[in-house]
Amino acid sequence: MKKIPLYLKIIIGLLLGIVWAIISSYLGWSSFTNTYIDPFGTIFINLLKLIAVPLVLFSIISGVAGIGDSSSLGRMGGKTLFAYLITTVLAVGIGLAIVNIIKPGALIDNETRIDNRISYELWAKKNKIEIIDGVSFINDPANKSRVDRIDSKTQSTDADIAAKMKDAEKMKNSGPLQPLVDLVPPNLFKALTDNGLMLQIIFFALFFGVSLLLIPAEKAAPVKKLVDGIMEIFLKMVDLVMQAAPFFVFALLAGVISKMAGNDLGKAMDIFKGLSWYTLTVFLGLVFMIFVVYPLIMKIFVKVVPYKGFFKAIGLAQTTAFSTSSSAATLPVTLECVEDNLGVDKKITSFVLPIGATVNMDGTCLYQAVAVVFLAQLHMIDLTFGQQLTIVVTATLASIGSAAVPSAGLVMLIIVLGSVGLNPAWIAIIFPVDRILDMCRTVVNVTGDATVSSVIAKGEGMIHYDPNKNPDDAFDPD
Ligand code: DAS
Repeated sequence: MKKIPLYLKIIIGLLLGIVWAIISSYLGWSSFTNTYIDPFGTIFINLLKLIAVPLVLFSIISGVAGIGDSSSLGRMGGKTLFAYLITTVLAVGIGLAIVNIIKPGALIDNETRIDNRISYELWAKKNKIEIIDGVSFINDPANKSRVDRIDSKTQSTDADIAAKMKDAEKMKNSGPLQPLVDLVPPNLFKALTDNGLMLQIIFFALFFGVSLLLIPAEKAAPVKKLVDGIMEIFLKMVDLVMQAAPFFVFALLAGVISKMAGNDLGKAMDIFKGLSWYTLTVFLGLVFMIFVVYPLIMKIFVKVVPYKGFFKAIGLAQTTAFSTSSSAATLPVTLECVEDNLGVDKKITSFVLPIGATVNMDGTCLYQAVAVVFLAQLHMIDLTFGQQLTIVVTATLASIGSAAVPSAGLVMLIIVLGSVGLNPAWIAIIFPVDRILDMCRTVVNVTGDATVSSVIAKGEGMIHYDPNKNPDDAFDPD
């Protein structure tokens, strides 16, 4: 019997996970799913992260050492960061365009929006925040009774949101050079063990790699050989883990959806109905990035990879990104897909992809642009053009600062909301649908990284695409 391709098995695992979650929430088996199935999803993410952290370290060191000299490293580094910045700003622009066209926050009834507006003005007054559009609902005598009713209602932010806001406050209160200071790890082992410090590991790996370039060749040779050998071992670990991916993905999806729906599928559906226009707007923006923007960039700048071939080559990385909602956990799979299936040279992938997984989050910044404008519309606030430009800058920075882990984009949304004088606690409004959108935006993040690494490789003459390559061979455990 013809072997079922791995990507198909994973998609079947995805679908079975969704079906299981719906049945289990319908029959009240959610606690069984969360107790006996969901843990295997966590094991899958942990296995991938177990590999991803040392893989980032050794792939950047071997990538930098392989580049040969520090001048081409500088050229490639500059091109990579410039390309990532372009796709990020493009994604924010697409997000702002689509949310201003569809106006999802204006599609609910006006009475609710006026109440929302009044509660916003009361919050802004309490926090001494100037209301940019100059309109005042709370000072309009016609709204007196509404203002009293709403004012009496406590604006409660739950502990979780308050904790997230505390993190953001800490980030906001630090100086403008804090991100630069945070880049340098005072302790390598802490950076290696702490979840979100991928940037610090990258900094160390670049520093180590450049130093390796600068020592005498006969001394560097054995280290380069050792690093390449260790890289191969970690990539073989990915092949082995990916053989069980269909089951792990089933467990992940079953767990995520049954946690969301609980035993009350109807409640989950109500939440989706209430936020459907918002979810649809984000989804349309992300789909546009994946199926129009990136293939267009590939067609213009890479040429050798056909439309279908692009998705066939990185499909496993996209399904892994969708299942795990983590670019960092997906990185080992992205590396193999881009290197083995797109034919991008290891010298490029081992350098460009780990950086991309951490700083290039096009899906995240598109989502942040849509979310902020949606929440403003929901509260009858018309953001000025200047404020929308502020969103371009802060969403770009927030996506660079987001760790490549689940829900990172939501936490950084607090920064973007605060940058235009909106209430950061509003992330609670979009929280219920965030995990599904996180899965989708992580696919965009990973697709963007694969696209940019192909463009850089083309520029360096280091992409050898083979249309007859079977994408599963990249994960052949033998
Ligand atoms: N889940 C993040 C990632 O790993 C993206 C996000 O949270 O926005 O890419």
